[in-house]
Amino acid sequence: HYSFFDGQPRWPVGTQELTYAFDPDNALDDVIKTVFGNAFSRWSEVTTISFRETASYVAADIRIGFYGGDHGDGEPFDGVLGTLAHAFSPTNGMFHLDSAEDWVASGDVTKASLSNAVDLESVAVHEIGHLLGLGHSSVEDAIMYPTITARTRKVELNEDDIQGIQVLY
Ligand code: TQI
Ligand code: ZN
Ligand code: ZN
Repeated sequence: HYSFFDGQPRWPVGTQELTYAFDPDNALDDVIKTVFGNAFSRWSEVTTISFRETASYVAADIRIGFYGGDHGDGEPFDGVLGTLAHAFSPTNGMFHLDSAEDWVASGDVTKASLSNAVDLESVAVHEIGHLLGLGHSSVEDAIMYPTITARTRKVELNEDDIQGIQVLY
């Protein structure tokens, strides 16, 4: 079953659009940006919120970046596997990914040659759930279930994810 953060924080009532931006220091290619766009679409399809990329990193509601090790927020990344990414509850908007992972942004992660390949869209859909206010779910097929194995792709929202997010939005 789905859960929320303590106090059920959410983006303000009436929020129709949230903007997102990529850390300009990361210089991400369009393939990677498209993956994030697709991940946001999964949630906009089942809520009244839409997502729009903006060039202004400082002004964006959701700020996305790839960082290695200690990156200044007290939650250092740990190298290959372990923690892959973290995102904070509304309305913080920080969405960080561990640059040490072998991220797969295109092609089939289940066929990836690297045994520790991680599917970027799968992780992005999960972290966006956190950014919107969902905690973890006990339903194994849910996007918000707290375990994913390497070389797995899971990007389709489960009925449980949809029910949870529709309580909030
Ligand atoms: N990152 C954890 C996660 O997103 C960080 C975390 C732990 C967390 N507890 C939290 C974030 C509570 C918000 C609220 O769950 S992770 C998965 C999953 C991770 C894990 O790198 O371990 C995914 C990132 F669920 F599959 F295990 C993405 Cl999809
Ligand atoms: Zn961080
Ligand atoms: Zn999580």
